Amino acid sequence: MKLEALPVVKGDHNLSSYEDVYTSFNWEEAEKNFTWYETGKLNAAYEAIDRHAETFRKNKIALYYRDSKRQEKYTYKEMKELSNKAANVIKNTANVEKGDRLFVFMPRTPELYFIVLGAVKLGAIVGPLFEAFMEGAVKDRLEDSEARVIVTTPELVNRIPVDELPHLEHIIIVGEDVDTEKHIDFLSEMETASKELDIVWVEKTDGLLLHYTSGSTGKPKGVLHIHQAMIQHYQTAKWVLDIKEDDVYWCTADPGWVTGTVYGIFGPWLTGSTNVIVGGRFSPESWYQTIEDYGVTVWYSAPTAFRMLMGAGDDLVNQYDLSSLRHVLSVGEPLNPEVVRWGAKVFNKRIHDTWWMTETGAQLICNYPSMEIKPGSMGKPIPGVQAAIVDEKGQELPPYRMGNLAIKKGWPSMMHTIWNNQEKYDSYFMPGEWYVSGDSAYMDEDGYFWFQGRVDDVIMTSGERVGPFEVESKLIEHPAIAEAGVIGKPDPVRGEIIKAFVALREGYEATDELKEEIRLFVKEGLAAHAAPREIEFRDKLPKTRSGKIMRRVLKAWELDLPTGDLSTMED
Ligand code: 6R9
Repeated sequence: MKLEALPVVKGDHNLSSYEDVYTSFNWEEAEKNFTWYETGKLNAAYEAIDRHAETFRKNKIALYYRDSKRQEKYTYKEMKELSNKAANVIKNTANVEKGDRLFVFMPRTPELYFIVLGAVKLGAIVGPLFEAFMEGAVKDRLEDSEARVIVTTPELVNRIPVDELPHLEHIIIVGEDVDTEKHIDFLSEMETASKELDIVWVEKTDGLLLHYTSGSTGKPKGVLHIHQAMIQHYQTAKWVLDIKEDDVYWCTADPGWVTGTVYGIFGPWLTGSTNVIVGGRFSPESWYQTIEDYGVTVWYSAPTAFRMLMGAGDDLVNQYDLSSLRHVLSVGEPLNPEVVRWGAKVFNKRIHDTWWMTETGAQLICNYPSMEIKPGSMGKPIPGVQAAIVDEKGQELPPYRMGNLAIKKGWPSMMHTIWNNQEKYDSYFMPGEWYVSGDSAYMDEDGYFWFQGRVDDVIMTSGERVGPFEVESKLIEHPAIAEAGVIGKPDPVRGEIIKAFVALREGYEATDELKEEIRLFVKEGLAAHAAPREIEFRDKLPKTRSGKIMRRVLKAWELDLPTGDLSTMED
C-alpha cells in the first residue's frame, strides 16, 4: 500500500523547519505566549477569550455559528461579555464554585460555548456529554464524578435520572417554557445577568475538563485535564493546525469528543482565530456550503467524514467553491491512503493526519505543512515530545518492529488523573517513564509512525502479524466498498483468520462473486495471508459517536461475547 510521498508545500508555515525546532524546543518557551507568564494570574478561558477582547482583536469575529435554524456571529468582545454573563448565571443560580463538576448535555449552539467558557472562568471542571447519550450513560458519568450541576435542554432533560443522583443539585435548562419550580431558566437569567465578572484565578494543575472515554471493559473512565494543558493546545494549534491571524478555522467535532473541546474551543481561541461551529447533522451539501460561505481556510475533520464525503461523489464536491481551503487535517482513526489520494484530487490539498487520544489531551504525532507526507502514516512527534515503539516490558524496539506506541511522560497536556481511579491511571505507565497508548504501530527509518490497530485488534494468522488497518485500507480501494472493519477470528489451524465486514457503496450488489473478487483484490494488492477468508456484507458498521469503527463490537458479535460498554456507539 506504499504510495508516493506527497511533497512539502512551500510557504510560510508556523513550524518552518521540523528538525531544527525538534532539537531546540522546550515547553517553557511556549509559556511565554500567555499573559499569566507575566501576571501570575491563570485561567484558560481568560487566555482564550478575554485576553483577545482587550487587544486589536476586540472586534474580530471569534465565532461564526450556523445550523438549520440559526446563523450568527460573535466578536471576541461579545464572547467575553456573553461568557461573563453565563458565568454569573451559573454562579448566582447554582452557586458554581472552583472545582465543582458541571456537565453540559446539549447540542452545539452558541449558548453551549458561553456556558463552557463561563464555567471555566469560575474554575469549575466541565464534563461534556454527547447529546445522544441515554439515561444509563448520563447516570454513569454524573455518578462517578459526583457532578453538582448539569446544563441541558427541554428535549434531553428527561434522560437525567435525578432520583438516582444524590450529588446533583441543579439542572439548568437552555430553552423555552422552563418549569422554574424544578429547573433554572438559563435564557431568562441571561437577560438580566451582569457583563462584569471577577474571574477565578487557578493553579496550572487545577481541573479544566473531564472527558469520559469508554474502554472495552468496565465502565467509562473520567480523564481529567488541567489548565496547564492550554500550553499544548496553543502550541499545536500553531504548529499543526498552522493557524494564522487571518485564518477561518473549522473543526467539525462535537464537544462530547475531546477533539471538539481541545480543537473546537481552546486551540483556535487561544490563538485568537475566527472559529466556525456548525450544529445539526452531517450532510455533504451543508458541509461544502459551510466552507464556501465562510471561506474556511483551515479544516479539521475525521476519516469517517472524509469517507462519507468521498462516497457522496466528485460531482457534488465540484459544485462548490472550496478554493479558500489552505490546510486540511484529520484525526480519530487511521486515515486511509485512498482518502488522502482523493483529498489531493478534489480539494487539491494534502490531508494531514494527526494522532492523539483523550488521555494525551492534545496532538502528539502529526504531519506538518512543512513536512513530506507519507500517505497512511500518522507522521512524527511534535517538538517537545518523544515517542517510541516498545515491547511488553517497555523496551524500545528498532524501526519496522510492530509494538505498543509509547510516549515519554512530561508533555503539558497529559491527563492529570483518571477520576476516582488511581489504579487505572497507573496502568497506563511502564518503567522508563513511558505512557503506553495501547495502539499498535511501527516506526520507519525516517522516524514516521505507522498505525496498525489497537494492540488488542492485531491479528495473528498463520504466524503472520497483520494490522487490521492495512487490510481495511486496501479494501476501501475497491470501487464497490464504502467502509470496512476487519477482525481476527479464532481458527484451529491458522490461529486466527481474517474476517472482513464490508459496507458497499450505492449501486453494488452483495453477491458471492463480489466476495471472491474482493478477496482476490486484497490478495493481489497486499498479500495472500492478508486476504480475508471470510467476508460479510453489512448495511453499516458499528461506530462510535466520534466515527471510530468499533472492531471489538464486530468481534464480540461474531464470537457471541459480551460487547462491553456501548454508551458511545452511534444508534
Ligand atoms: C483524539 C481521539 C483515541 C484512539 C487512539 C487510536 C485512534 C486517533 C488516530 C487514531 C490512527 C490516527 N486514533 N487518531 N488511529 N490514526 N490519526 O481520537 O481521541 O477518542 O480518545 O481516541 O483513536 O486508536 O488510541 P480518542
